[in-house]
Amino acid sequence: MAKIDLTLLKSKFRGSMLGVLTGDCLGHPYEGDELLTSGMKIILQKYFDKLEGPPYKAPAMQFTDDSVMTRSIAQSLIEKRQLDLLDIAKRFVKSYYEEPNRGYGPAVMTVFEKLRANRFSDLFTPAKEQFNGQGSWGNGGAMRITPIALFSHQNIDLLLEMTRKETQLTHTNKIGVDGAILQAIAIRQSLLLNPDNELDVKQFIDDLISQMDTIEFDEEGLGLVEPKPYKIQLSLVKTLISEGEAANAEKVVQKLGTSVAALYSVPTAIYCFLRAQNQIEGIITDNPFRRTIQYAISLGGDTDTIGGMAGALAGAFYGDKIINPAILKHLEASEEFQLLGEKLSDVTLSQ
Ligand code: AR6
Ligand code: MG
Repeated sequence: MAKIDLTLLKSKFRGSMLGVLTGDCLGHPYEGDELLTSGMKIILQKYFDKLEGPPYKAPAMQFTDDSVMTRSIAQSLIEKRQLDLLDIAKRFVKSYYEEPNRGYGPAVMTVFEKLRANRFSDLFTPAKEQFNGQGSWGNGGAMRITPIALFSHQNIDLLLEMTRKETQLTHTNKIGVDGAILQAIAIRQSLLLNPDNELDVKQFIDDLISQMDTIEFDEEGLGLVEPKPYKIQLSLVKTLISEGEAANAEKVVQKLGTSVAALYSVPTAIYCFLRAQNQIEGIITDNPFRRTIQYAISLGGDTDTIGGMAGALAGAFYGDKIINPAILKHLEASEEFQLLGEKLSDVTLSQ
């Protein structure tokens, strides 16, 4: 892998943090929609054009739980300079009680309530008790993992360990944890590649597949029909990519999904980022960061989280220079997220 210079690497940290925020804020109004109709896609195109156009006054686009939790993890890593699960759990709970209406997953709130009730004396039992002991397989672990992936990118074992531990504060189902791991590995890969060179999309997927092959060990006992579900989804990503334009949105949604389940949203986000390396019909822009997020939103479903995860990958690959500043001006907290990326890069690179 070609060496990434320091200035570029720092820009990638900021870009990835801003990618989460941008996808989250812009995707939020579309959350839960079906695959967008062609009319809705035109409206979406015009909306993005307007955001990028001359400045206009409008209320800032609000972020949701994805960005709230991402911010908590980033703040904790910056302040503690290591993974401090107690500190992260306290930040999750505090921000939840300050603003409970940020669109949290329906079940994860129970974890926050139990953590507060046990006064953080037991950090893991509340998550383990979710869904009668199965734990959550929602994408809530993956959606917030960006700061951890950035912080631990120099050491893959550390990345895996930190991701597992932090995710298990709320998500203990292996599918939920492995989804966070896949997203973290994909962010790391994006971060380490030089955006001046064309992205080798097939290689990118093959690298993910070989990593997940070792991570998705024995799934016995989970009642899964398919023992390596992420590996299978990634193979579908590869097939769809090889089909190019022939893989229309209906097919992509049918094969990969756009739900709150990690298994049916993390590979989708990766696909969006990779597909957006090339032009996509109906998305008129030369900017691949915008294309990634606009395409993710056009697929419908859990648009803020898939948009945020895809944005994190695009931002980690291109760096923050790719992001149109006019768009950032319309987002709540974009300066804060840029600064968090900056500080996180300082802490990480001074280790
Ligand atoms: N069994 C049955 N249903 C489940 C299970 C399970 N083991 N695990 C998850 N679900 P949750 P999240 C379903 O609440 O992952 C927000 O919009 C169940 O319907 O743990 O933090 C975020 O922004 C459950 O309520 O939340 C994300 O986009 C749902 O999956 C998204 O929600 C989500 O799991 C997920 O957030
Ligand atoms: Mg969400």
